[in-house]
Formats: sequence, structure tokens, C-alpha cells
Amino acid sequence: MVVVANRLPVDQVTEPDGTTRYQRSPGGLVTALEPFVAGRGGAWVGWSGAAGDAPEPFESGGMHLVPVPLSEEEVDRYYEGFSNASLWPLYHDVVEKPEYHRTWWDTYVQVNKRFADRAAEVAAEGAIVWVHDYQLQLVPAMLRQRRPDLTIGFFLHIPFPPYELFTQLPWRSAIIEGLLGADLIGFQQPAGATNFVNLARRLHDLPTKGSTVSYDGRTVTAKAFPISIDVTAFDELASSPEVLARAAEIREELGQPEKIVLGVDRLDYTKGIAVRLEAFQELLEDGVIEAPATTFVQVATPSRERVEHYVTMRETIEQQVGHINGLYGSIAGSAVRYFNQSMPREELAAMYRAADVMLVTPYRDGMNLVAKEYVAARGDLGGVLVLSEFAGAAAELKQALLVNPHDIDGVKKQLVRALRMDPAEGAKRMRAMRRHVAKHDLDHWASSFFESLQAQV
Ligand code: GDG
Repeated sequence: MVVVANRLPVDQVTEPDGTTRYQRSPGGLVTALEPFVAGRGGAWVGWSGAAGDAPEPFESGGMHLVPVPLSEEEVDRYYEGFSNASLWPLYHDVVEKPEYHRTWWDTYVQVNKRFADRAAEVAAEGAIVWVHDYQLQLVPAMLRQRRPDLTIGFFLHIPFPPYELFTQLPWRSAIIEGLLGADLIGFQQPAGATNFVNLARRLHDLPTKGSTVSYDGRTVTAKAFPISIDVTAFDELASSPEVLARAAEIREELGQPEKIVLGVDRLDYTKGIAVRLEAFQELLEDGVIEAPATTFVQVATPSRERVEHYVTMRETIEQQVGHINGLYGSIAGSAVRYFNQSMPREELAAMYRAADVMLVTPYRDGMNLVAKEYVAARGDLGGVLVLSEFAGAAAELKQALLVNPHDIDGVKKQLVRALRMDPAEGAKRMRAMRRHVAKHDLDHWASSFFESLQAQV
């Protein structure tokens, strides 16, 4: 089995003395896949995260890691450009305006070829290759051309847009053809699969039936496989004595607020961080809540810091935090505790455990693992989850307080409801959500994908 993803599950870190080492990387994809691949002794083809030459393949965490080199220019055009300034906003409802540049596209094609070459070299006869995400949508077709013996699966971690948005893309046909190289294409939601099948029919005039497309003498299936987390591991971490002690310490260090509201996100414009801040600020203005009796903790992990939209968004959010704290903070403490830092996993678990209300308000999100982590962390049945309708997770976590992040009054209303929720009702909701995630965990996701892929051939 070979996994092909933009990033290896480790980051190359250069020490002050010039030596390099590898450490586990943060982010949704790695969090989701690492335990699964390591458990099966698979290979992983990906970029190390540093521009320049790639090291030789090496073993790490039970996996054979095969680094793919990217030059500075390729990082700029393929990763920051086409992947994160064209595809990312286009696939997330055009929350920001996508930019389309031919040089970016040319580099995307060139880099996808390189990934396909490496995967073709490393895969055994008849192997299963699982390609991941929007950075590598051309790899399935390129790989099939090089290695027709392989069984190829593709999973898209982000939403797949409808015809009306997708057809903006000047290279729309090439992307559809690239994906059609797979035997099975997995999406987070049924809507993504439907959008794909519709595009294959309308754009390419291909025969389709239900969730399948006939293409090049093969049947390609497009289906939803909602991703999850290693629920047991997260539950255990969050209920360990160290994490519980740290959770109590966090409350103490914050000055024992009556209520802690928490947000944890990569600092990304799709995540709706500004919406939460606005709702929180208005509730302070309205006198409905007081700070620091109610304290808002926002972890905004640095992400894609060289992409322009991310630079401007960070400035906006930091201004907003400064503004709120200037108006509503006191000597006793700030209203908003904002961290533009990556936190250790244990610290996140302790924050989840300490938080009375978890605010997850993306404008659009493939799934949102943070919402599932919060539920997995609350073995005490405490805490209330406020969740955007536009996160994939909303289709499963039905007992969350759902919000439309475009409707500030609605967000305020649900936040107040969460803050005032009767603990018995909160526990009932949490119990139901925990039951769901316990059944639909990471292993369930990966096994369902694999079973469907094997059934395909
Ligand atoms: C993409 C899709 C889909 C965050 N800050 C820190 C940290 N994290 C971890 C969280 C969580 C992960 O990163 C974020 O996952 P999300 O799912 O919330 O979001 P994306 O990064 O946008 O992921 C998303 C996902 O892929 C999987 O398919 O759900 O929709 O956009 O696990 O805990 N981890 C640590 N420190 C941090 O500061 N250790």
C-alpha cells in the first residue's frame, strides 16, 4: 500500500548548528492518516516541507517515507499559488477570490508528474495506491498511464464545488480527467460526489449512473467517506491525569473565569474566526456577557504565511483582538486570549477539557476535525459544541448547536444558549455525539474506503 500526499507525515527541521531532523507535522491530513498507515507498514510519498533537494527514502514510525523534492519556485507556484490561492478558495465557495495564473498551472502539472513518477517507482505489482487531496488531482490519471496494474483510490479532504463554481477554472477539464484516473474517488460529503458526477456528465458528456461514471472502458465510483479521528486515543489523552491537571491549571491561570469559550483553528479565512470575535464583541457591548468572567481563548495556528490572503486576514483578526481587549479587558485579565502559535497536542486536549463552549464556525469546511476532537475529549460529558452548518461535521454531530456563520445574530443567540445551557441537557447532547464518533472513527473511515476500493476491482 502506498499513500501519496503533498506532505510527508514529518517536517524537516534545521537546528541552529545546521543539522537536520524530522518531527511529526501538524494539520488535518497527517493527524488523520498517520496511525492508519503506520499500523499497516505502508509507504508514504510526499514533500518534506523544505525547498531544495530531497533526502533519500528512509524509515520512520513504521512507514517507508519517500521524499519528493520541490524547488523554491515550485513551492511558490504549485503549493502557495495554484493549490492555496487558486484551488483552496475556489473549492471553499469562493470565500476569497481565487487567482488563476498559467505559470502556476504549468508548475502544478509538472509537480503532479513528479509525484506520479515516484509513486510508480515505489509501488509493488498490483499495489493499492491512495492519493490525497487537492494538490494532487492529476496524479490518478498520470499514475494509471504509467502503471495500469495498480488499484488507485483518491480522497479529497476539502469540499468539491458545484458546476457553477468549478467551471470558473480555466483547466477544469484536465482536473476532471486527472481524477477519473482513479477507481474510487472519495469525498467528505455526498454533495461533493454528486457535484463530481454532474461535472463528468455535463462537461465531458460521459455516461453516468447513480454514483458511477463510465470512462475509458472503466467504471469510476464517486462516494462520500466522512473522515474522522482516532477517538479512543484522543479520549484517553484527554482523560489522562496530566491533561486533567493541566486543564485545572489553565482555568486557574485564566483567573477562574465562570465560562471559557474556545476556538482552535489553522489561521485560515475559511474558518470564520472573525465571525466569532464579532459575536463575542457584540455580546460584551450588549452587556449580555462580561469579561473576564467569560473569557474567549482562540488558538490560531500559523498557516500558509506567505499567501497574501492569509497575511491580510491575520492583520484583521489581530486588530479585532486588540480592539476587543482594549475596550473590554481589565487589570484582572483580557477578554480574548489569542495565540498565534502551534500548541502541543496535550495542551490542546487540556484546553478542550477546560472549555465550557467550543466555537467552530467555518464558512465552509470539508469536515473539521477540531469539532470531533472536542467531542472525543469530553468523557466527562461537559462542554457545549457550537458548530457551523457549513462544516462537514454538522451532518454527523447533529446535537451540536448549529449556526449559520453568515448570520451574526444567530451566532450570538446560539453562543448565549450554549453559555446558559442546563448541564443535564448539555450532557445528553454530548453523550449522543460521543456515541456517534465512537462508531465512526478513523479506522471506520479508512476501512470503508479500502473495502470500497477493493470491491471496485
Ligand atoms: C483539512 C480540511 C478536514 C490545529 N492547531 C494545532 C493542531 N491542530 C490540529 C487540530 C486538528 C487539525 O490540526 C486541523 O484539522 P481540521 O479538520 O480542523 O482542519 P484543516 O487543517 O483545514 O484540515 C478539513 C481535514 O483536512 C481532514 O480531512 O477535516 O475540513 O480543511 O486535528 O487538532 N494540532 C496541534 N497544535 C496546534 O496548535 N498539535
